[in-house]
Amino acid sequence: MLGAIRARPNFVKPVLVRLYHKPARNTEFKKLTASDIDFFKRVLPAETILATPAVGGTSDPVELEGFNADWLNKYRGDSQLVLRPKTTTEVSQILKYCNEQKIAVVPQGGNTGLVGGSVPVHDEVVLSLRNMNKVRGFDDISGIVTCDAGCVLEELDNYVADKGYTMPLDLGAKGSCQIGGNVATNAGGIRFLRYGTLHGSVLGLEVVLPDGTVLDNLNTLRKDNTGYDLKQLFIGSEGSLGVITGVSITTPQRPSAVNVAVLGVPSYKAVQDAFRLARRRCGEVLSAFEFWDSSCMGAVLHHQQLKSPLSAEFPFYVLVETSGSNKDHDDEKLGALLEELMENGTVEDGALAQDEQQIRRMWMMREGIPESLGKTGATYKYDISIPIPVLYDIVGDIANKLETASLFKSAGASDPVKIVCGYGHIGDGNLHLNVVADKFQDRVTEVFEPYVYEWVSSHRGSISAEHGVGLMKRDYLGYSKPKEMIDYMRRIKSMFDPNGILNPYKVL
Ligand code: FAD
Ligand code: 2HG
Ligand code: ZN
Repeated sequence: MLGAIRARPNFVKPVLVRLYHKPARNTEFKKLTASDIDFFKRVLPAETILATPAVGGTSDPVELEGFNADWLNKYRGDSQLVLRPKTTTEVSQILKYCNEQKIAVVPQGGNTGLVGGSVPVHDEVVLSLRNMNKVRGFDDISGIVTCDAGCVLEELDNYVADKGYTMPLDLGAKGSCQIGGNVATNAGGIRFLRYGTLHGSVLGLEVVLPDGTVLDNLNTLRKDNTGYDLKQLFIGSEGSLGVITGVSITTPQRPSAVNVAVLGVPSYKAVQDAFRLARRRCGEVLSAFEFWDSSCMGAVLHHQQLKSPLSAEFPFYVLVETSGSNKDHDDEKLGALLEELMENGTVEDGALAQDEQQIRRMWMMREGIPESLGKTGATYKYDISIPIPVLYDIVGDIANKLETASLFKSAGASDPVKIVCGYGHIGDGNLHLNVVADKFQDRVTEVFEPYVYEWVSSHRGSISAEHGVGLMKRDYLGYSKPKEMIDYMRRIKSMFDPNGILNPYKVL
């Protein structure tokens, strides 16, 4: 629901002591020369190339900064060449050449990824999809939109909104992230509860393979059982198998009645009780059920110039949204739910949005959390999925460990760790554990890595519920996937990308 987010939050840059474990550059990859730049100049319009003097170009290295650093300002590469093709044919020519020359490439969408997947590690060429941003077609009967991969999610949503439809996914980064990036990460977000995974709503993809082959599977068919469904492999492949250039996706009817309420809740158990009752009472119109704790609320109220709609502070907050086609019906259902929750003591206070502006503010309270924490300091992020009853336990556990190590709540303002908090998509069993410190540093990291991953593994959970693996978690994949499966992933990678040029050092 938030509008365009800033490319990167405008907070004081944390001092990065040890950014992350940077794998050594693969010496098999060619270093760019002026003749490579000449080739790209022959196949691409001049204004789509950014090349620094280091590789024979004339662009100011400052212009490449935004492509080299991620949203968190945690991962940083050193690319000297950014290519922004406008057509699938151009993407194909670029990849074919890079594959032949063994030049490493990192596909980049809106660069809002949170696991270091979208930026180069060393000097990989950045292949930005931002110039591929046209809607290719819309079927008004089925609600299927077909578009270039570089279309920004919010712009696509506005496009389909005019026709009475809505995109089946929504996330705080929607003003910047691209549909191709969403597909490449299999993004979840706040509508997952209602519309499910992109593995279901994406109907077709156009993908360029590392050798330049264009896989044209841009179907708009809901049903197609003609053998292996190859497109599924690219959904969530994080730019490691091919570059997505086109997407067709089914869009649901835009709900004409939307209600949003924010609730103050006394315990994590009460959050779960409220969710169970919300599903029972509002099942078919329930479209989001999000939660956050008091530490998140403190940060968001401080940084987003928002006032809590509730009368007091609470240990937990819940945002519940209903979306349907009959306002009276939904009002009645949500009203009855809220009454029951208040009467039985599950919820201690609640506020129901009265207009569009209040709806936006309530969503801002939830969606503004990542940016607000980023403004507070260097944010460590863990995006985990485990059974709901024990989901929040990890937050207290990590806070205790940091306290025991005298890093948190020991010496007051000089503690390196400022905030330990949890929030997320409770309905999907997905918690975002965030730890905010004055800077990224080993003595803090060591307290929770690999502890968090071991903890998740012991509950048979996922170490990456929705953000992907990227560079951040590639060494920890074994905590969520058996060795045999990782071996098959490697085989698939080498089948599509035998030279390993596409998004190297990531995922595997
Ligand atoms: P990028 O960040 O540019 O790239 C992400 C990965 O996809 C990289 O590995 C990149 O190489 C690859 N890639 C990008 N485009 C292509 C392409 N066309 N072809 C092949 N590979 C490609 N994520 C969620 O799942 N749920 C959320 O609720 C959510 N909320 C967020 C809120 C904020 C404020 C922020 C900053 C991020 C949030 N994210 C969330 C993470 C991020 O926005 C998503 O992962 C998003 O889908 C990334 O899209 P992007 O276009 O920015 O991709
Ligand atoms: C969200 O749900 C995003 O707000 C971001 O997935 C979570 O920053 C995070 O940890
Ligand atoms: Zn999320």
